[in-house]
Amino acid sequence: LEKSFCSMAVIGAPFSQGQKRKGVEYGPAAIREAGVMKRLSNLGCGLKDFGDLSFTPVPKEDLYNNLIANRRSVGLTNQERSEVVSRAVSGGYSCVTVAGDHSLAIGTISGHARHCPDLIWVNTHADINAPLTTSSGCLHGQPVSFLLRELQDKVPQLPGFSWIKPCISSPSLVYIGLKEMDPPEHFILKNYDIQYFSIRDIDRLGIQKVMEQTFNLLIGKRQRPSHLSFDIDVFDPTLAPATGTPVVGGLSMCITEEIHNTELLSALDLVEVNPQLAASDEEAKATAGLAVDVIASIFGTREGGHNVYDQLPTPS
Ligand code: 5AB
Repeated sequence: LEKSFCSMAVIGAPFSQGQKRKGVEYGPAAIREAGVMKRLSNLGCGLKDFGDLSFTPVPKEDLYNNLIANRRSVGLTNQERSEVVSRAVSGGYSCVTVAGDHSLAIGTISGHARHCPDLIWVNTHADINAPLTTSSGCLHGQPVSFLLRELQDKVPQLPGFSWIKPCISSPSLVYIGLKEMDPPEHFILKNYDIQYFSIRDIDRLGIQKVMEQTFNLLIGKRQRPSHLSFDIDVFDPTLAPATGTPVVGGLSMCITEEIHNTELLSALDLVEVNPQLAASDEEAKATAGLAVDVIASIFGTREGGHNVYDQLPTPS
């Protein structure tokens, strides 16, 4: 077992106010029920469970720009969450945050930021709308815009967001698995020189080549920790149906092993599992089970991340 993954912290973030659909707040419970702690403890690592974070309630808010809801709530929650992630990473833990909607990445990445991570965003969507470009008004479609240094002259100061220090630069960011981009997001990726591999690129090049290029770009000669923000909707909806914004087409699980092999991952977000959007109990369980597979195979391997097995039983 690799030393770097041997102390792991699990943080539950049952938060849903970055989007409009009910149920994503039950994602962490579904992932726990699907056995995430057991699978991680089978890797032989020290495990600390931070439990599910509670949130300071915020009185009802008016819309920003007639469109964006819950900005104070999203801002405050992320501030609290960033403290917890920062404490865990400073304490030497590799940190797994199970959520909740993707707006939580503002907090997890900010909390990880003092360790200067590279950011790998594995998702159907780029989540880089700025508050002035969003058409849905949902903050789960915007987290990267608050974190990217180069974009800050296009991002207005929202109430509840003043604590955020943009901490990622475009050469330290790579997107993998994009299936759908809003026109302003496409503009941002192209004009700010942000590297991305769409699902089509992955089909064309193969995931191994994509990951090789990703790590050449990010790591090069440096050995820096990386932060992986992983949205379950990057899989095909037949595999992960219980999520808020599914899009046909999907990534292969091999990505988890390629990331595991770098041994540089120090924090992971697993987001957007929404058991209430499943058509059946089986669908909800399959989606949460897939989330657990992703987490376990990133920190272990599918071929053998487990306790050392000493001997085979002998028939008597
Ligand atoms: B997710 C959309 N681009 O801004 C927007 O699930 C979708 O975290 C965002 O990737 C999807 O609302 C957010 C249309």
